[in-house]
Amino acid sequence: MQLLDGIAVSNQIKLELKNELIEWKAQGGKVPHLAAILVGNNPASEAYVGNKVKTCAELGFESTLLRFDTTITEFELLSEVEKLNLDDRVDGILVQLPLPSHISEDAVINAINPDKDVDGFHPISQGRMILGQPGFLPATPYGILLMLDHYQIDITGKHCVVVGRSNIVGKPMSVLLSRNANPGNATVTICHSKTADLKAYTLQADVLIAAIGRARFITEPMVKAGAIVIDVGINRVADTSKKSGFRLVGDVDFESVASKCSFITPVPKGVGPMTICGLMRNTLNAAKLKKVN
Ligand code: BQF
Repeated sequence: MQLLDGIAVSNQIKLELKNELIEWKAQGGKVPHLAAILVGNNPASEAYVGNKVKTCAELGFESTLLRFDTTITEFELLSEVEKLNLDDRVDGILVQLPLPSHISEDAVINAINPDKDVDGFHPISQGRMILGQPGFLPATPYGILLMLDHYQIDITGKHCVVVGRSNIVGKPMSVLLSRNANPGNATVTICHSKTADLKAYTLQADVLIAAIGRARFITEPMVKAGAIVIDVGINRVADTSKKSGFRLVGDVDFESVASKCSFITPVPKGVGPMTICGLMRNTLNAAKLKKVN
């Protein structure tokens, strides 16, 4: 069993991004600027946005964090997005999800200028992805592709089983794994909460992508010997031995599954750091592709 090390791979990609930025600036290019919107103070969301702002600083990108109280209306939030759309100093816009239930996530995502959609969640970005046109890929599936590519894991002709069908992970992941590209050319099965006899599918997986959002849901009897297991889950479980009072576990029961795999991503330090890399790659691309007047 080999660990797919999200820290090592993300460090290498961040170095590549730094060097690319030096070159871009030498050509007279402008420093990329990411604007992030955070509504409320959910501790997990705070941590995720913090990771993004910190990584921008590490890479020499500019970032702006706009914080709003949970009482902000959908109309007000849409007007904040519109301000960022019109702000020439801003290359990339992200709205940290989830949003409070009185705000439509779809409405907010749809309001982002697709040229600045560095999360790749806008219907235009997802449409381009499905059609194989250039555009921003959703950060987590993109990060997973970067990870497979780094380890030279060839998924051509392999059976990838994606468990989970969210718009931000499962759905785009299934498209990217099956497209005629590299990495790609896999045969893909999508499973979800209503799948009957889930184990019958996961046992057929050469590559198992777990994006369910339930702690340690995938257990040893559900995994084929020698499988490649990609764990997208980031679940907080109580742990009194930690000063935070919790620790992170994946959607895969790592302890029982790991020894059975050829490759597996740990949680933390697996897919999570790769998600940040996907976002940073998109942000540099957004700056480079910006139309100059
Ligand atoms: C790590 C996310 C669910 C819902 C909304 C590194 C991150 C997490 C873990 C991170 C995530 C998860 C993000 C680790 C961003 C990934 O070392 O294991 C980084 O910051 N993520 C998000 O922005 O929104 C989410 C998960």
